[in-house]
Amino acid sequence: MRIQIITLFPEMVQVLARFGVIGRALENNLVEMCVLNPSDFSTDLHGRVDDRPYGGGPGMVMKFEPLQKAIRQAIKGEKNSHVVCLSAQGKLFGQEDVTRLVNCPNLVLVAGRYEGIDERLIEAETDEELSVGDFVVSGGELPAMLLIDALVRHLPGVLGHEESAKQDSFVDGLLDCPHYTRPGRVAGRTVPEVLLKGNHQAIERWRRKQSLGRTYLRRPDLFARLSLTDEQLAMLDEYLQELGVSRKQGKGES
Ligand code: 9D3
Repeated sequence: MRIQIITLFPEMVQVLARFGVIGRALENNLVEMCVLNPSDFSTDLHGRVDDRPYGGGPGMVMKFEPLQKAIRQAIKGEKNSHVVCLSAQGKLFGQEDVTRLVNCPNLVLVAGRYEGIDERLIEAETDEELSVGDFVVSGGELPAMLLIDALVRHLPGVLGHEESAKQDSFVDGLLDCPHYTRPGRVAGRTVPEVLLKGNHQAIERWRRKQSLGRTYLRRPDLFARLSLTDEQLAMLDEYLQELGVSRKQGKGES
């Protein structure tokens, strides 16, 4: 898989790409990353990549031409390209997008800066717009890296067997269970007894119960999309009973 990022701040993405899962995937040639700077494609005398908005108002808008040239360069000679614009106005990025985009051999990510990008560039040269959440960040670079991190986890050979992406939260629509490590007692708090006893079936059940209970209490939106077995419903009631809450009046179904 080849991922190309179009950004006015190439160093920003190059620094993040050195670490963790992305860094390892690049070292092992499981993914290829290229950065293109629209400034290098500007043709006007002053090398401008932005200009004042038609209609007035604050801030600057990224110009059509440098971005078009950068995108054209990124897709030149590649037959299965997909161009994504990171934008607060995009569709909300989710795990479904990860499994869809990971199959794209040449993914081009356009990261905007300033007030935004000339709308005609988005219409004419990109396939879709994606947002990473309902909050404002200063540009598309961090959203692009977030998307890349989520994608790279799903490339074959990137994660070891024991940390397979299949086990990730959200893949099965549930939040993860809590985790504990030594010492056995810290800040007056102990570790749930079941985890100390070595009964692996009991541990597995406890973890699934915690996942269900946390999803119910913290993410009613995710919970609503699950179709639970009777066994899971029984585990959830057990979880809530242990907390002293009941399901019918529970936070999750308000
Ligand atoms: C405060 C600026 N806003 C004017 C009312 C509009 C605005 C312009 C530029 C908001 C954000 C940005 C830059 N953001 C992104 O490029 C971006 C983003 C985001 O802000 N939130 C969630 N996902 C994304 S993906 C790209």
